[in-house]
Amino acid sequence: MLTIYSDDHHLHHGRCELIDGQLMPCFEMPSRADHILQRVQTRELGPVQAPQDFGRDPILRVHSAAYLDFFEGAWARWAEQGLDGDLMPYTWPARTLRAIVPASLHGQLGYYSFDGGAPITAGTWRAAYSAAQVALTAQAAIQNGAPSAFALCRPPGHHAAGDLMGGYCYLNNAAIAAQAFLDQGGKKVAILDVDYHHGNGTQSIFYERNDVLFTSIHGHPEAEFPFFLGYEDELGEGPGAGFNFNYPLAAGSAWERWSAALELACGEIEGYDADVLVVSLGVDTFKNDPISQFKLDSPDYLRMGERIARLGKPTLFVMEGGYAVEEIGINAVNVLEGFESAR
Ligand code: Q9C
Ligand code: ZN
Repeated sequence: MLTIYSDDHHLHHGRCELIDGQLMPCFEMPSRADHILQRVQTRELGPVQAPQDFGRDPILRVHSAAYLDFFEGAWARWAEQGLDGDLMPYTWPARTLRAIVPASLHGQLGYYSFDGGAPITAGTWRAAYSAAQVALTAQAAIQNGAPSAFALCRPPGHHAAGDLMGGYCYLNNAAIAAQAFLDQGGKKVAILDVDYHHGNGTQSIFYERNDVLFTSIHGHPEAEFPFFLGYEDELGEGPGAGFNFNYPLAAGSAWERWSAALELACGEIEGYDADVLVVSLGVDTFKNDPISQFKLDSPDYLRMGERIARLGKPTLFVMEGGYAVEEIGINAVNVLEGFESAR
């Protein structure tokens, strides 16, 4: 399987995040992608190529121009004030406040984010822009006939909505790639989000559309981030009604329960008859993940890849979460190897 990867991800390295009342070093760190790349190479998964640059236009199909302009320019405005700590929001237009765009940098940062988990550093825009190009380059490979491809994206994307960053995510790589398939003649795209966290950004982007089927298996939002989306009764709206399926699972879920949900998601995907499948590939479902509560073991990821292969679709894997850094390469590449073995 072809892997698309860019070293530019190193340009993004947030300093800290708030966990249990403490500022901790960011779990979403550059070594994550380095370990995955290493495993791709030692397992000889296939060629590794650098991304092409498709520019801003395909990103603008998913994200608003105002959001992109804000994100691209935010660091310069921060640095102009003589500041060099990570730029992080501390107030949001929650209920009773107005959803307006204030002039202030921090006001705008609150407007364009939904949590404090997406710090902007000097290189964040460039890293996120590159990650989107990684996804688009892998998408182009499939568009040109490859049966599958792996977009080794970092930072991840599935929490990012049309004009919101959050949950370590800035640009929604999977959604940008899905939209590119449609813009290049595709009629139907299915998305399977296997990250431990609900893909709230992806769901929201396609919620009122029937040309993208969104399915997601994740920690129950009653108990788990992002808390405010990802429930079973979210089935899509308007033309999108019946094209959104969430499978929230309890903490402690292991392969037996997880794979039963995967069967249900695959059933929906089979019924949808998509041209292409995009997998939001998070491996924070792993038993040793430091911020997650599922109990998948490394061999389970082989089974996951095998089941996905049996859908028989051209398949784009887009890297999302996974924070057990030592094992992240093994687990992510196991999905891809399982997929290859079952084709
Ligand atoms: N600060 C992805 O896996 N956790 N994002 C917050 C308290 C946020 C995970 C914990 C988790 C975001 C792509
Ligand atoms: Zn996650």
